[in-house]
Amino acid sequence: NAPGVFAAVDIGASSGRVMLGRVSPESGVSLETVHRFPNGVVEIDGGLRWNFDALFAEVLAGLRTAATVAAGQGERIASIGIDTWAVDYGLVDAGGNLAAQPFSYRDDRSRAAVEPVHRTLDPERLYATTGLQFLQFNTIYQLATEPDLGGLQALLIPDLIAFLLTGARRTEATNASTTGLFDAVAGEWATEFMAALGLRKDLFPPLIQPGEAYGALLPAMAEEVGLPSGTLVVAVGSHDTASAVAAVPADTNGDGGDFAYVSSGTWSLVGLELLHPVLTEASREANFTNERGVDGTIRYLRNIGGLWLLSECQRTWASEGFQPDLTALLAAAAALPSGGPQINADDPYFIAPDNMPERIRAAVRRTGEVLPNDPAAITRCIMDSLAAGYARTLADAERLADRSVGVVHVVGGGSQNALLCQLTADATRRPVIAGPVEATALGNVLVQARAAGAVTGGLPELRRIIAAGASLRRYEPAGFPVTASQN
Ligand code: ADP
Ligand code: LRH
Repeated sequence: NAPGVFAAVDIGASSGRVMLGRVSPESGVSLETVHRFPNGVVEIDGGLRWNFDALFAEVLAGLRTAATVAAGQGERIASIGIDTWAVDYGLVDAGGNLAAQPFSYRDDRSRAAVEPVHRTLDPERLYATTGLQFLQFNTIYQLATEPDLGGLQALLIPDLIAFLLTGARRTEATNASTTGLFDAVAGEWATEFMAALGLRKDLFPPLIQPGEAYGALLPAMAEEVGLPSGTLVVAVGSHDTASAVAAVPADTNGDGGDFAYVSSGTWSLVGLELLHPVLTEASREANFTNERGVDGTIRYLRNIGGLWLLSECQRTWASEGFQPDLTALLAAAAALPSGGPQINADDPYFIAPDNMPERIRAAVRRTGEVLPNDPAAITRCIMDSLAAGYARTLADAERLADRSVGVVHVVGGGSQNALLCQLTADATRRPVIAGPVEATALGNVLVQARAAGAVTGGLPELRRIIAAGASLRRYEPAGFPVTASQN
């Protein structure tokens, strides 16, 4: 009675994939990508939104392919897990219909809602309970822009997908912790904040924890994707960063704070894993978040800007007829001398999608320096700025949480960026261990595997399984990326 294979649906801001994960406690997790599709914000009905209907169609297409691939190999899909980016939500009516395509956190509408929300709930009070980093697009501010929530329920994006697949309305806890309406200590909804803002306390459905099942596929969905109708959709760390952190291949005893991570993709999430939130005023001033991780851990981190800066530059350059290969672009950037101009990668000025090269050059001009209009120089500026931001954030995390770490793990798409990894090692003066690229999908699969009884243990044991199967690269500080070690 083999436990079977696990289907992971992982949708990031720049791309999505459906993967099959095969798990062995000894040799690790192997992932097979069965479907991949691009993602990005789109202008719909006068706002920046996600084309959710198209994404859901890709999810179904991916699950259909997964079913075919598994059946072809005589395997059974034991369950499906879903993760996506955080904070955004869809509104559904009593009949379960989506009222509109969900807004993206990049839409500017929430900025104007910050002040009115803070007039009702001041930032000190919000932080003391939620421990959430202030970002103008946190769900709490987005909700304040909604003209009429009557009769509607809010489902975070992974929960919305799970709802359409199973009919179950739940809110997965790691993602709930990014809303600004979640109590970081109690691990429950902060209903007093909902009441203060005039939001119904059942605006979001009840919480579900990673490892619990939303339910089985609805018969129509099962038929649509070619899977048995008993196939379970299991909650994972549905916040992609929670799944990624769960799969950091760190050698840890699970007591918290003994390694640092950078989840490097569209955004950079830089921090520590702790067992208790840090809700001090100093932590608020440094704008650190205490989001929930798998197994009730705290992701004590800061979201600083990420590779969005580069992908947006690439988009602008492509529209101007210049489409350099990413590897060549990074090599040209690496050949430039260090010590060039830097920007604050974290500046909200960079949130919106519009002529990024020029905005970066303008930000440099404001510091009194000059950045040439040259893709290699702009790329180098982004990498120097991100690495410096990672080092500053790590130092802050260590100070605020009173911890000291010896190693920095970089996971996600950015772990393939050798220039960024080396600059990070240099700036943090710590060895960097890069990989896995697909940490998020790996974390998604492992939480499902544990729920199915295919593996056992807490996060330290799960991380050992990841490390057993991962091919990692180590970068020493102030050197060259020469030690490619299979681990
Ligand atoms: P998200 O989950 O936010 O969509 P990913 O973790 O998939 O993001 O990371 C995407 C980023 O990874 C890209 O923007 C790109 O900069 C980087 N990346 C992807 N492939 C490579 C590569 N081969 N070399 C260097 N960087 C890469
Ligand atoms: C990364 C991420 C991050 C959030 C942002 C909105 O994909 O989930 O953790 O801060 O998107």
